Amino acid sequence: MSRTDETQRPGAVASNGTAPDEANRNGAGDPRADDPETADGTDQFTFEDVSVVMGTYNEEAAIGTVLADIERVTDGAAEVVCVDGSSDRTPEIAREHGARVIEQEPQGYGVAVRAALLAPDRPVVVTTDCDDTYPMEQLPAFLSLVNEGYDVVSGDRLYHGAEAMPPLNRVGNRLFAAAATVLMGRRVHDTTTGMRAYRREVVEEIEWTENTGLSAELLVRPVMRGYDVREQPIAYGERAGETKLDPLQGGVAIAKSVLTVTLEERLRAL
Ligand SMILES: Nc1nc2c(ncn2[C@@H]2O[C@H](COP(=O)(O)OP(=O)(O)OP(=O)(O)O)[C@@H](O)[C@H]2O)c(=O)[nH]1
Ligand SMILES: [Mg+2]
Repeated sequence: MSRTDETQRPGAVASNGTAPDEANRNGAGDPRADDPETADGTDQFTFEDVSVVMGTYNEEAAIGTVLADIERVTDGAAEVVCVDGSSDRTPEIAREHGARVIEQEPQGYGVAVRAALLAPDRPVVVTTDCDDTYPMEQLPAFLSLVNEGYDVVSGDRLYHGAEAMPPLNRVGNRLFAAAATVLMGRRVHDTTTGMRAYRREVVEEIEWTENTGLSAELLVRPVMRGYDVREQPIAYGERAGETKLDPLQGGVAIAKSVLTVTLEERLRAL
């Protein structure tokens, strides 16, 4: 789909108005043209069409709440996939909640999330962290935006201030967004958010290469390929349980990913 209406709100990325990358798109011009059937046979996705996916690594303090929230908000209709490397009770709790658990040795955020993204076959895939920081109450809004035709809906935590985010992370995240904005030539506000919705084609058509920097890559490549990407302001809560990311090492890895991926996409477009 190539939308020409510009972003409706601050904190949003909408279409750049240019032709999408046809070589990498199915059904450009009509978001439903080549889509798989929706579960209820209409042209609107419902939660029966949605998989919520996440990497989980020793998240027993949070996973019960996160999965109960998803169940409540989607009325139990969304499928949940956890790619898990835990040594605590996380996978048992996930299975108790009916989630599909894929076991994987811990190899970092991106290795887990890439496997989680590619595991389901439902037409809409939503990522989240399993740490109770992301508002599952926003799932209906994300799904509505996909139904409006957006290929990617990306949660913007910084729009509302992200008070619960450690100050160093907040500064870093603003810098990553500023760098990505300059390198892409398109304004983005939160490149490292963990909560996004994708039409499954986007996930499948792009080759994902980054690990710690996958969250940035998951925004940068779709934006630079002309997909319709929308940033949606979201609240951000305090983390339950221990962080799995070293802020300094992680920050360096993300900065490298932003640079590498924007450069690769520019070269690809030549
Ligand atoms: N399976 C698996 N999951 C991982 C791995 N590393 C991180 N995760 C999960 O990926 C998600 C993101 O990790 P977080 O520790 O929340 O990283 P962050 O969001 O950058 O940092 P926080 O400020 O602590 O939230 C969480 O659900 C983790 O459990 C890993 O090596 N394997
Ligand atoms: Mg997190």
